[in-house]
Amino acid sequence: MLLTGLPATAGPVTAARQLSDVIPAPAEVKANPKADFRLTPFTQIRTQPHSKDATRIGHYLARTLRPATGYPLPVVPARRQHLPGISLLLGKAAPRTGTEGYQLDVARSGVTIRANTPAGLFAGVQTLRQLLPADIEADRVQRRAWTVPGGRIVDYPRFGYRGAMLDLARHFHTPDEIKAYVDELAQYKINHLHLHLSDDQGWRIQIDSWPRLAPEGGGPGTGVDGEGGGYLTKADYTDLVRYAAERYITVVPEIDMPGHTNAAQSVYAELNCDGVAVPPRTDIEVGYSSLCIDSEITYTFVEDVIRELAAMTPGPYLHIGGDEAHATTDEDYATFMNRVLPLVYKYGKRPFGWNEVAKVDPPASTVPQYWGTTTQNADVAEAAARGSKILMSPANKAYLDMKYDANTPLGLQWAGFIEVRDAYEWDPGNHLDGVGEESVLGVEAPLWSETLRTLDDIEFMAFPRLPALAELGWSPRATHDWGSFSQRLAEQGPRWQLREVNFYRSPQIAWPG
Ligand code: NGO
Repeated sequence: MLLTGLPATAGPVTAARQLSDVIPAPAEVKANPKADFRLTPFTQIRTQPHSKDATRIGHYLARTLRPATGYPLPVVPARRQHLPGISLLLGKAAPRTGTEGYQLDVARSGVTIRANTPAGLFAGVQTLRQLLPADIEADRVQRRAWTVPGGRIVDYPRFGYRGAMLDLARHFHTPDEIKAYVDELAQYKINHLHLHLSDDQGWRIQIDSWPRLAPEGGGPGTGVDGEGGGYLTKADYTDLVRYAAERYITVVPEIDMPGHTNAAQSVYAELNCDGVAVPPRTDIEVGYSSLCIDSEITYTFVEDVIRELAAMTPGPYLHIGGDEAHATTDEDYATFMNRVLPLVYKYGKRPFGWNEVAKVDPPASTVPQYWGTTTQNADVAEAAARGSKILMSPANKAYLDMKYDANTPLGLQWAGFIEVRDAYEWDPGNHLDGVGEESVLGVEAPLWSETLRTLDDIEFMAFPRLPALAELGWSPRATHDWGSFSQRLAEQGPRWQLREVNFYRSPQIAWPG
């Protein structure tokens, strides 16, 4: 692109953005090349008067754009008479934008984002951010033109639930690491963060009525290879929930049971049928542990945990795991779930479970999370037929902990290798027999931590596959196109570099430079 009128010292020139150069792909795009908008030192960010949410989102946008532009970008209430600027307005958006969508108009005189809700406004801000040149992600002033391509986007999600899961049990990840991940998730319009808070190797959330659970079950030496110690205090958790909520992300906590419970059973002897505490485990075997199904103390424990977790979780969902309970008989599994599912409802939450939960014919409002590797599962199909919504996380497509290929240093490979294209080329609304579009709650990308230690590790496995899954969750089926996606993805590379986000340079993508 020729940048006329700029000094010779202008920064690196990247290709001009097109209005459709966004991940996830917007639902409706109408470009108008004559209507490009240019950010200037005089641009104001004008927000819906008297709206705290709009003001907060305005400041978020200003904080995002100031470092690279060096412009002051004051955030002021929107008034009738004004200079060119970016307006963030609530109300009067096209009805089809719903509760999470937005409408973005780019004209020479300004950018206007309208949405019916703050969540929609925030989504529109993420789109605007991606429409600016990649240099906008720099943490120092870049001397260059800041052009937003002209036209109109009307955008809204295909599925209401777009999630990512972090496993804190196998290796604890600190609140700061989780927040850094949340910041990235928000940019791709992910709206749920599922935290896997307990497993055989660790218990990662403070529970007051069982006070030794977290300090001992999540203490030093817990985790895979004894290297993943740590836990969230209630204050940490509450702060994380707030941080995520400010980015329109709802936290979904998971306590895995009746299997994957060795950590709890190693701390409290009474959770074992023989009354003897099991030794802590740091290996990655699965399917050997089970709470004691016939003992009343088990249900006291489970109810205490659910009650405390529900009380600190404003979101509507609570995940009770239920996967790989190989040490529990089918009969015991049903007994357990039939007592525990009502407890989740008792404390005002809607249960999620890994797809095994579908075996017990749970109420239709329980959400089975499909993690299988085939396109058939009779129990899940029956649940869908009874009216359940299914969350789609097929392990051979959506598991971010699978290796990209045989050379990937991190990750597992039990569900196969997952290159970027594999993560992208499937249709959540038509993947599982008997589970059609209308039965799908959404898509979630789980990231299990057996092999992960650092934030760098998390990022390397998540990027660039997470944006592929985000697009499957948000964008209409009609926009699905690998050629287009892979080009748009390539352009994310320089942004990650500037934000110091680690990522896998997949040979399937023509990364610039
Ligand atoms: C499985 C298993 C987890 C592992 C993960 C590793 C589910 C739902 N249970 O997924 O315990 O960590 O695979 O990929």
